Amino acid sequence: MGITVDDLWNLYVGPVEVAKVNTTVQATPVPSADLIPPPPHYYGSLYKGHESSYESELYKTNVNWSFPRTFWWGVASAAYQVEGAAKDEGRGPTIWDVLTHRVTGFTVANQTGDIADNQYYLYKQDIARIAAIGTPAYSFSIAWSRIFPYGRGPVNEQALAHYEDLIDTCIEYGVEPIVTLYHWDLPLYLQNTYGGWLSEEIVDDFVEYARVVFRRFGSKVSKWATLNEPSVFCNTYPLPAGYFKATGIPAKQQPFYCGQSVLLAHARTYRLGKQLMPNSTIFFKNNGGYKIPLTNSTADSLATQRAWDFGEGLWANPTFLGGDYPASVKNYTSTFLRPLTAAERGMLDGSSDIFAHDAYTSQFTSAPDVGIAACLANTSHPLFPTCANTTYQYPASLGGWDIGPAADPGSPWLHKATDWVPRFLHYVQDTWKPVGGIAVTEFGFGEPFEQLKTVLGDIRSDYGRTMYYHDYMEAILQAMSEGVDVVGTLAWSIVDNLEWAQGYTVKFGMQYVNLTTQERSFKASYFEYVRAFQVYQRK
Ligand code: GBH
Repeated sequence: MGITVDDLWNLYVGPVEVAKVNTTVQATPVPSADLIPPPPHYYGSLYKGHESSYESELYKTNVNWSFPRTFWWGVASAAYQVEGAAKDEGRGPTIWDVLTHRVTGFTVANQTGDIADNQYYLYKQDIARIAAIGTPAYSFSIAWSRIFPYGRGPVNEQALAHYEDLIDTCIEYGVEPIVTLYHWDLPLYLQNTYGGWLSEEIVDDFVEYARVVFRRFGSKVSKWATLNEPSVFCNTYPLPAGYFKATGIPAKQQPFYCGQSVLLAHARTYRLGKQLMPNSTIFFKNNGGYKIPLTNSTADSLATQRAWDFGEGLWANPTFLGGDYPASVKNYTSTFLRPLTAAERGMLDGSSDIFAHDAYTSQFTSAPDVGIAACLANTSHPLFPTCANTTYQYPASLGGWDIGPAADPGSPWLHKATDWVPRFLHYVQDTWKPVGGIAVTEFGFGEPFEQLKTVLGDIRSDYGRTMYYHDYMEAILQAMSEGVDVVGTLAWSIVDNLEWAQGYTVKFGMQYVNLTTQERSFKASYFEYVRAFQVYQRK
């Protein structure tokens, strides 16, 4: 490759922090005291209709609520956010190692994933804990740069052996492993060689990576996500200038170059996966949320449609609705992107077995102040090319209230909007008609100011997050009782972890992690999530 992996680290990242524990730790039994659920505070816990004393209309509908036995559920994480062991056992650097180490201020207090939750060594205990509380599935991502330190070229057997043991440990504990191939940790070498996702060259490299992983784990893992939230990682382009190979592609176009590579990589990976593992469920993870026109003006409803098109639609129309972009997206991208060929559209169409959505929140959507047409005519308008505005507040004429309680101020995009979840699920089903149903593959809540708490009992008593899960699960049950085919849920996250640009200052874990001792503690929300299935899932 013309450069050693060590040189890649030394030149582009520099020294990394190393954890005190750096060999695999065996699990110890989870103390039974850790598994005592919290007392019901502030409101009753989930009731089954016929057991409920509630008289309200809402609770009367409970008798129709249930999860079928086939409904799958669990908790989720992503490699860079939990693993640590940054340089260990041959891992190559990724763009996130550069962003956290070199780009001053990119993450809060320049926090990194060097150690994170040290799950690379502590996975056995983590799996023992989630099994002890009754979780049937664990969704994690594999770090591409562990398997291929350069992203292409030589394969690192040590990393394959590591993930093999992680997968085997899950199975040993009766926890189904669900694997994501890519959760934003792009091998640095690929970014520096051809611009990463900006180049279609990445498609071959991604498919080769997938092939190695499918071949090795295909007999043990049957649910696979190819890529996590392309809307998010394609929008990290343009990357900060000066740290990566320069590109001549205009900034606003870069996310769409990335998008086309992603779609092609996904579709080819899907086809390969189905060939190697005919009984598998393969999908990509979309994200966004329900978009509610702020007012009943025509402009706001047009803006809302544009927001769907440039949000979920950019990925979901090609995969579920015939292989091509939504018209509004195509109008824009056709001025610079090559069109997808008929063969590519054919490969894309029907390339996701389920509609997997990371559905955290919902938002009101409106036309830009200058109007949609003026925004579209001005490529430097901050909202161009989507030309839709987002807010979490009702209009002033309705009092300006929040759509629902705000999460931590570090996650201003997240409000509890569980009331809108049934409408959202109907919309997805009606619009994209996924044959295999819908899975909510991430949902969770950054409990406000949790990082400021110092008393373990206060941290564990996460009632904002608990109510989020309580209401969210009810919303799913309601939608299912109305005929929406929801097939699974994965809660974000198994543990507090590196919240990307927010570092460790925003917490999404259903388990607290003491970052000094690496000790884990279940929060109230975890019990509430589990309880939804204890109460409602058919045995
Ligand atoms: C998920 O994305 C990620 O998959 C996961 O890794 C992450 O830890 C989790 O959310 C919690 O954040 O800062 O205003 O530019 C959820 C969808 C979309 C949320 C992009 C953050 C950035 C909004 N994400 N969004 S902003």
